Amino acid sequence: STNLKDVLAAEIPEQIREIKEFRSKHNNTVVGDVTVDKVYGGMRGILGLATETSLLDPEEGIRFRGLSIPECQKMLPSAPGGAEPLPEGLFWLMVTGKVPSEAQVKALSKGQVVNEKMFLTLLYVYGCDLTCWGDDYWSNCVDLTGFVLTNTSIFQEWANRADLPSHVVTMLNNFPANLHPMAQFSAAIIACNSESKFAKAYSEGVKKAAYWEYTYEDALDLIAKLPTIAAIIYRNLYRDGTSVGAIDPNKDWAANFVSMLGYEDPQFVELMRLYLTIHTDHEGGNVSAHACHLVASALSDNYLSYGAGMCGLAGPLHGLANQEVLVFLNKVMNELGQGYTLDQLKEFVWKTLKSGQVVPGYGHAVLRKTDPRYTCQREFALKHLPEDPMFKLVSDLYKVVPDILLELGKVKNPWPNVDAHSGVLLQYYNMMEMNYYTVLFGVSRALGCMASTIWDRALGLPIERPKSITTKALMKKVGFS
Ligand code: NMX
Ligand code: MLT
Repeated sequence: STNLKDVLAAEIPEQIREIKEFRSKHNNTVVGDVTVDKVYGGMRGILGLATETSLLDPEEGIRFRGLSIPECQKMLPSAPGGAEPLPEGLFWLMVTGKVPSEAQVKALSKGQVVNEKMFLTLLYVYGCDLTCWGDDYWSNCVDLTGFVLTNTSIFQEWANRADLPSHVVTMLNNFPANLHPMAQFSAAIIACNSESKFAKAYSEGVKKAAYWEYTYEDALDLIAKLPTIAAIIYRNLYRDGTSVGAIDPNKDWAANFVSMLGYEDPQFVELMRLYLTIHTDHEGGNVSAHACHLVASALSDNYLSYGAGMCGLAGPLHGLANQEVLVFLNKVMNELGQGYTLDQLKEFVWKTLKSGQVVPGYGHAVLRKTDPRYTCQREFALKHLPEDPMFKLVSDLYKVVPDILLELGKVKNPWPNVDAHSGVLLQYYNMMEMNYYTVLFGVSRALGCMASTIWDRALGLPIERPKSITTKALMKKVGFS
């Protein structure tokens, strides 16, 4: 089937059965320990969450449902004429655990008929000739029948769910220009709560076994709406409030997003396909995914929970680091100019550290090697912008920063993470507004968080409530006096 919901529905009973059997045998098996250090250390290293969509290996980096980034680049469908994977494909993979076909990915971004009877009636009423449309029958139906395109009871996928309620558009248009794009983004997502199908169904007393179905609908709606929200913020802040235009159902999710932002370069579209793919998910413990999961565990709907996740992504130690990296790179360029030497770079990095600041884009709570998301962006740069002076600076920092962080002695991972690279690629394609970069990260992260939230509901996971303790009680517990 090309209908993601049908494919997912078929997967759920088997997954529930497997976990039930596993837990019946191993519920009391110990899988880790908790030390005093971990209690004070941001729960680092405590195994406390089951997240199905991806797994982070400290040495190797992220695998989405078992596939590394290079494997995803090879195996996931790309756009016609393109080389980078389509984010829709990764979403399908994260939801189902299976690599999608091109038809499945196309159906996800473009839409497909989910109410055939109603559709055929409309075609009859509008006098369309069904016999002349050839093999790509349903796609042609989508192209030709403008009226039904907007009818969400017939077409249910991303291109058809992108409209925002008018109160959200009004709210976005009224935000002052000094409100950070991430604050605008989070607020707008939360305000879409008025559209939640889960919240409505819950208030009407829907059974627990059906929660996932409404959460699925909200997840797809939210993913579809995010580029519209993000593009309105961008246009309001940096393009005099010009219109984002209409969604083109013939374009994929990333291509539509890029044109809503006001860009046309096909290479930038390719970059965004890669960008929106690699930022999707980083297992369950990172701040944005964990915040989303935590809030969703109270049965808050997808808009409330993802909005919470985005408030976390907005922090400088998490997603905002990509903005901070660009600020840092610009400071280097302004102070040293393009003719810097490596010694001058080292001195600049030391100066940053001695002033009490972190080197943005370096270090990680789990990774202990260069982030493969950094590496694949570097490969993109080597292919498309090898002579760019900002890319050269990023490469030169890669030569000097790790040794300095090692010398500092306390940093557990001296290698670059995803944020060390993304900004220079965006700048190369003339997206200069660094305050905005984390919004792009936020559009992408929804794919992982929404895939996980659907599974949280399908598996009936309970409200999350770890135990905390006072220092006095902890001291007593371990016999410290
Ligand atoms: N520059 C300077 N100091 C650092 C750095 C860095 N890049 N990374 C870690 N440290 C320090 C850290 O502040 C801590 O110092 P103190 O004990 O004085 O508080 C010490 O090294 C030990 O920290 P770690 O255990 O290595 O790192 P932790 O797991 O606590 O934090 C990060 C991970 C990512 C928050 C940290 O490496 C960092 O602040 N990096 C810079 C910001 C950044 O790039 N964030 C993006 C992460 C990726 N993302 O997209 O979310
Ligand atoms: C992420 O992508 O969420 C970051 O690398 C942070 C993390 O994994 O903790």
